[in-house]
Amino acid sequence: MRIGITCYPTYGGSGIVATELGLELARRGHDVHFITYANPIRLDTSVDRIHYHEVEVATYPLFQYPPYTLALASRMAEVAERYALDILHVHYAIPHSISAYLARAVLASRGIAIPIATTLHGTDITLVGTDRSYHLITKFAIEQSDGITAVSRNLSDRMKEVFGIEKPVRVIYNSVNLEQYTIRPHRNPEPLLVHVSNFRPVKRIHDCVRVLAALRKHMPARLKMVGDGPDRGSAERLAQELGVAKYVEFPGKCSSIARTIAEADLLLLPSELESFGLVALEAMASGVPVVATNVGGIPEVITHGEDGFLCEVGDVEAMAERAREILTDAPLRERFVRSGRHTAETRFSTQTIIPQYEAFYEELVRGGAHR
Ligand code: GMT
Repeated sequence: MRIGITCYPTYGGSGIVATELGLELARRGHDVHFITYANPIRLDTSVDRIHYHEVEVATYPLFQYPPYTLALASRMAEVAERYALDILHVHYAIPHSISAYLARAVLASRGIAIPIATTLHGTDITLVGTDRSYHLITKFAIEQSDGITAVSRNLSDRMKEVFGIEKPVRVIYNSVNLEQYTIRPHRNPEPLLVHVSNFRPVKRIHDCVRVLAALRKHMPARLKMVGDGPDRGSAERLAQELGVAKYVEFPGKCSSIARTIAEADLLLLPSELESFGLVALEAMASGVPVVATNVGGIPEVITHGEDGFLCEVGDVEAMAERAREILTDAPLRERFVRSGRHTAETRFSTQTIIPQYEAFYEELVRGGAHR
């Protein structure tokens, strides 16, 4: 097939999922056309069958806000026509689904029919989509998509609640390429906790610092906070206030997540909300036990007490205690390492998940699914 993919090219789960999906589809013989405003961070454009089309957003003194949604729609239509795409698949509803809707209308006016698929990732529904300024248009865009997927059952349910949409939603979980994630045989002499995110308020990164401070009352440990975003400065200040600054490292964004995660003895994910928690899956694939919050789609990924521990949002004492258990109880830790990897292999490998997208595309192209 010839597949157009649009996503945010920046540091974030939805862009990573879209990029890995495109790369895997290309390996499986499909032609994949990325239509984005910059090269997605994990995209290797030298791979066969991967094509990249940049969206240029022209500015003009009249525009206080350059109309990215329109530039994207125009580029989608142009690429779809030129390369005879079979389907346009957008990741993150806002504003990508609206651009796809416009592109489909433009193409229809030129006698070309193309289905559009939207994958919902999380905050497009739970945070941005609930904001009054985007609510109606997001609902409309989702209703107009020919096919909708969500990255967890929880997100699919939330979408129906938030928008009152009764259209079927296909749950297709995020996946992990197991060849890129391996279990490191040795542990660090001083345990290393790792957190990876975009440091937005929803990630509750201050809780990571608090967990480290609570844990250090019982045992030595260090924390690596990988990523960047609005809460970085205040988290650094909190580490100073709690007297743990010299044990917390903020290395910024990192290009090799697989290597960074593999170095960890434990991954912390204390989010307020998480539709899936891709980094938790990457940690499980690397045999790194996870302490996360029991929210959103996380319990669909991590089974509490088998692959890791789930705690209530904000309960840093419980998270620190669970971290201590994992770091001090070798048989428990070993069980989590094996079970996490096994879960990644059996439920979330690219071999399991990518064919589900292929089947979904086939249905849409044949005019089935929800049209
Ligand atoms: O985390 C965000 O704010 C945005 C979004 C993204 O683009 O990274 O993350 C969402 O999509 C990921 C990939 O499907 C999921 O693993 C994350 O759980 C989800 N984030 C939230 O629901 C907060």
